[in-house]
Amino acid sequence: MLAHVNPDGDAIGSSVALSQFLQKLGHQVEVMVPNDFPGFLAWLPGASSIHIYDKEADLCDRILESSDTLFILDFNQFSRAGNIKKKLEQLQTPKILIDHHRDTDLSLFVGALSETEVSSTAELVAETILHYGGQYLDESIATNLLVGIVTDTGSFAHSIFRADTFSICAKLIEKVPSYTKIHQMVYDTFSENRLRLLGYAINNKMEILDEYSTAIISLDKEELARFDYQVGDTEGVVNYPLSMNKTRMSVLVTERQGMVRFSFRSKGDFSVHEVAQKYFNGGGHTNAAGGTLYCSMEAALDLLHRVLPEFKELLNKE
Ligand SMILES: [Mn+2]
Repeated sequence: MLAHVNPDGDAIGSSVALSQFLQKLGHQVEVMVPNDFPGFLAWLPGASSIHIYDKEADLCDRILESSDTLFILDFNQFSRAGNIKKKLEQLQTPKILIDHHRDTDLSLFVGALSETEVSSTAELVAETILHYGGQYLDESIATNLLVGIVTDTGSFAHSIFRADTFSICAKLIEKVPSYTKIHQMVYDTFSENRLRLLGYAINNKMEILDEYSTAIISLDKEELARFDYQVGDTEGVVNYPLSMNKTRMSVLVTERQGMVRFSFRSKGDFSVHEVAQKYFNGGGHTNAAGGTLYCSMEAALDLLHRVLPEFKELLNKE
């Protein structure tokens, strides 16, 4: 069971839930991610048994080589497998995809559950479990799936394309003692530094480009260090500029070791997937996408400003 680099709530929740379900059916399953996941997911039942490639590469290689089936969850391009990318390309092991991102190359997989009109990979896993083995659904599996769906929809604010998302969640919520508690465990966990970084990002670093209905927030290494950046601390920052009526697209640009990461969000039918795919070595969904460039922060911001005119008309379309 393999999820993407910089794993989020959906990656972790869907992988752990599916692994627990398959274990109940008698299979031996290991969950692996390329690098560590944010602390606000550490409490999830089963999260402690996830293998992190960064920390135990030899063990992870042995697991990958000895597995007879590989499930790929919440990503569809091997480039999203981080430091496991090469290994993944070499492995002849049959791969099964469960994912909700766009532009899937189905030839890479022996089987695929690839749907883009769902909120999350967790929703797909939940639907599958409810259909084939609802009797195995327990508190732990339901909790992991709910966290996947809640985080990928921004607490049911976006990425909801069908009423089934709610009927599936209703069945999951029946299995947990308190949905409110789950929400708190995910969202009310900021450190003081993280909240102050958010304030700084919006107050000092948000650039508004009215002619493109776009907002850009950039945070370089020095700034992140000043707020004692921990993995996950910039999670959600990109959503805030969209809360302005006039914003159609929001971009968060953060500097990491040797690279610059882009996080794109949009409202309506403006596709940030197209922008990310065409210029930023990434992609994702219509309203949420990511990308990575191996360059300086300055060059990254320069490119971003240079590509905006191409999308001006679409960005300003009512
Ligand atoms: Mn997802």
